[in-house]
Amino acid sequence: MKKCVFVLLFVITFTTVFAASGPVYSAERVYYYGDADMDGQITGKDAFLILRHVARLEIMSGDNEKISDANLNGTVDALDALQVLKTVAKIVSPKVFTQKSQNDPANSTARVEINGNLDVPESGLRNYKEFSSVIVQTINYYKKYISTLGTKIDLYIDNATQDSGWTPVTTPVFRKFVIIKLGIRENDPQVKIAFQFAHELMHYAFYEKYGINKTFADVREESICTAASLIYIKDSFPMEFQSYVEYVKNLENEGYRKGAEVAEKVNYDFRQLVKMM
Ligand SMILES: [Ca+2]
Ligand SMILES: [Ca+2]
Ligand SMILES: [Zn+2]
Repeated sequence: MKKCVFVLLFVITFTTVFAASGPVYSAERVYYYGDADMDGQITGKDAFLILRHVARLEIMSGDNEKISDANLNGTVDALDALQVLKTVAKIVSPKVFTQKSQNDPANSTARVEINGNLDVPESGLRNYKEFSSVIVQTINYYKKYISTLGTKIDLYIDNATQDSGWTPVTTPVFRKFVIIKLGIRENDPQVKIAFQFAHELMHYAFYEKYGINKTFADVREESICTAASLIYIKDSFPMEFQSYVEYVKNLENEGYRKGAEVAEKVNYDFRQLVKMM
């Protein structure tokens, strides 16, 4: 009985942490626009702070000021406080804000953003919370090995399952930014989101390394991207690893199939894989 209570307490604590902090995911670096005090949660207090800033009672600066532009129109005014209140009321979805790291010389203005419409109750993705949390966890994992990831080219992450061509896919748009479109359905498990996104994120890493005008992904790139997915699954979803290896080995596409070999060749060491890029 005691054990039961303990487990329940743990579950409650765990879920509360997730629910309350919303987009924690990347710890220090990813926030949502509107989170004026940058505590990881969008609350009425943020609207209050924005209004105090507008009234010049308490001026914000730096990232706090930037993040306070909740409607992203370039200025902080009362409409941003309204936008925050709408977010609190779940009428609108906040946009992801990536904080620039102070000690990263390679830093630029590149932004990583997830399509906020996916978080709309009726028309969005029912498992959006899992979707966005897997995405940010995957990005954080990659950043351990590719420290400059997400600093050169803006990345827009979306999901589409109908009438939108092949998914998952990574596409450069206007030679300016990259869009990753996943094909996740509402009942898909986290590991599937992770497998798809990890592969596409590696393509994005190729774009950042070789430039947005690089040639189309060849067999070698595909094999490295697939290997990246497998290594990530091995580290983050070890229980599912074997079934994904089997899955990959039986795929028709040569590049995907070779991914299993490549992952094995680098001893499932992501650092070694990055050197192959
Ligand atoms: Ca806040
Ligand atoms: Ca604004
Ligand atoms: Zn691919």
